[in-house]
Amino acid sequence: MQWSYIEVPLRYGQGKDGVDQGPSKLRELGLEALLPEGTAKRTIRVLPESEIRENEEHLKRVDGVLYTVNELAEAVHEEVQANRFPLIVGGDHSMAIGTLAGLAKTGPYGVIWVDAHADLNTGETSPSGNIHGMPLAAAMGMGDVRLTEVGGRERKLLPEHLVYIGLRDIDEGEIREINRLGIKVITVEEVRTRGADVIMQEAIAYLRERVGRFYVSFDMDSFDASLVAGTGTPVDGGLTAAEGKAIVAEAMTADELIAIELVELNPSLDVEDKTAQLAFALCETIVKSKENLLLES
Ligand code: 6HN
Ligand code: MN
Ligand code: MN
Ligand code: MN
Repeated sequence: MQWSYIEVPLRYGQGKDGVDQGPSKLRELGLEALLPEGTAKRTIRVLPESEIRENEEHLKRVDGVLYTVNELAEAVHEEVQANRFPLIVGGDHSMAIGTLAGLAKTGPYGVIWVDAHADLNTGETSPSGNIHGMPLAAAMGMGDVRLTEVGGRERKLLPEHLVYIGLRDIDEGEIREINRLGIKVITVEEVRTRGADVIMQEAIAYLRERVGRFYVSFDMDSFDASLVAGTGTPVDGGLTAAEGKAIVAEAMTADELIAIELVELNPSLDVEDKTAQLAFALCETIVKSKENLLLES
């Protein structure tokens, strides 16, 4: 399988400077050398600050987000269609609106969303107005039409095709929706007591039964706050480094995995590049796991 590496230097989905520099920081640490030979590389365009005029209170910098997620949707669609495996690095989590829409164009799929947050707000329920807290709502057809219609009118994802891992900072409106829609949630506690490999096998089996193919979206704030100074919304009580690596390693062993995404590394907030190094180590795990798989098969 050929790889595709997609950089998304987007920051307009939230309010802190620096998250746009996630991809360049990973390059600085040597990511390019890590990528298998023949990897197709793309960088998704982002509007310059000077063009960000609109600042709606409930959907902040929506024009800036829309521009990039539309471009990303197209890129993801093209890469998967060409039978390549995309590793997508951000950038804030609003970019996933593009990933989810691009994948939907290639057929039904499931999602494993590894995050402290549910990212299931709409403009109405969001406490912040930041679009990085809204990608899953948008993909499931909830919220502002400008977000739900990225990549077409149809719903991009069904609630029964979603598994959350690591949630621990959920807004009221999100809790209501998770319960109403019956979305599967795996807590940090469950990862710790039952093992990352076991819960991943379960999550993959759950999606295999319901849909088949799936992608993983990994938010750096799924890690414990003590490990990730370099992310915009750190939360206590999160995953250990070993647990995070085991989650992605386990995902990589599944034939049904079609893409993987790593978001919310903010090098400006980081301390001694620790979060960046953790993100780099995850990329290493991702690439090495698939290499091994290729050697085995
Ligand atoms: N992320 N639930 C909060 C909000 O503002 O909607 C935090 C969202 C964080 C989003 O980490 O990708
Ligand atoms: Mn997130
Ligand atoms: Mn998060
Ligand atoms: Mn189904």
